[in-house]
Amino acid sequence: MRSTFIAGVVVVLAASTAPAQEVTLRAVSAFAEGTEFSKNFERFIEKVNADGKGVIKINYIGGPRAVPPFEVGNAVRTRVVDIANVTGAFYTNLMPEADGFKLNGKPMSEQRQNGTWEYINQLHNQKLNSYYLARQFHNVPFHIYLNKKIDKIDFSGLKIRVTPVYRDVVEALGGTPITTAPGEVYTALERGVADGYGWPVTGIFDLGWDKVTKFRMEPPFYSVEVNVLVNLDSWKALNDAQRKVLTDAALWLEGLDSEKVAVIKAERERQAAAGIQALDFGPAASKAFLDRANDVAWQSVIKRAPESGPKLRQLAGN
Ligand code: 173
Repeated sequence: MRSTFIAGVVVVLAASTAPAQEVTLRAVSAFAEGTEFSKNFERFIEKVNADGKGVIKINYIGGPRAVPPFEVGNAVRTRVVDIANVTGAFYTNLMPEADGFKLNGKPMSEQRQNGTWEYINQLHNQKLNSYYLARQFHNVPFHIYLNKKIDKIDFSGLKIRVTPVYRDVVEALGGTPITTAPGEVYTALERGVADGYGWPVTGIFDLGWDKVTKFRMEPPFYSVEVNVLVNLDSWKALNDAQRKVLTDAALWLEGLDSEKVAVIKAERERQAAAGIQALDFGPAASKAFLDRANDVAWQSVIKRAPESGPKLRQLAGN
């Protein structure tokens, strides 16, 4: 009894006199280091390490060489890493409704005010044992890139590299989807295993895909979402000052989306200069495609997530 009491006093004294410990979080990205969808996360890490000196530090392990893209969600869930930069499309096995995040292109300032962030955070708490710290690239759309010319928006006879982002729309338009991680796209195109691929409007030069790409189909569709997730136990173990460094940097990171308007314009010009031709079938065909893309994606999300799917659709307002 007596010895327990003394031990307790010693612990209390140690806690109150020791200087606050700097905490170190281990981070990975589902995208290759230095490429378009890792870059802003890497800037975020630099900011946290500068602003959080002596309080919190992020140790960046790296990209897909550290953890394969489709396993990053599970790595955060199980605390193999503390923090990750990853798209919902890469963890639909754990959270089917994550495929619905691409259907909400509202700015994060609005999503944080209208309850969307809070709802999506709850989903992450429950299904991914993680905290939804930030979402990036709401204003960056996707495209289908092709190596065979089509004369209408119909993918019959075409094999198209997908992730869950594009799977439903590719199938709805008659194409054959082939799922690969980004790291396998170049080889699939070079060998003719795929006749095309889904990817955002930005980033195709990072891995040299311009050399194996002939056409970019219009119109752009959906919204890229790449999230910064923190393991929930790691998050709960932080003190207020540490959380504030992360939260302030997360809001700053979301604000970097404003840079994307100019980046997208430059990227389209760079693609044209590299000989990548836009295939544009006019306003009516484009509208029909966008309506179809929206419908098939929501149907698929709602079928796999009958409770959260409709709620996400209501929040997205489309
Ligand atoms: O095509 C992909 O690998 C993909 O789903 C994605 C999602 C967000 C950003 C970049 C790519």
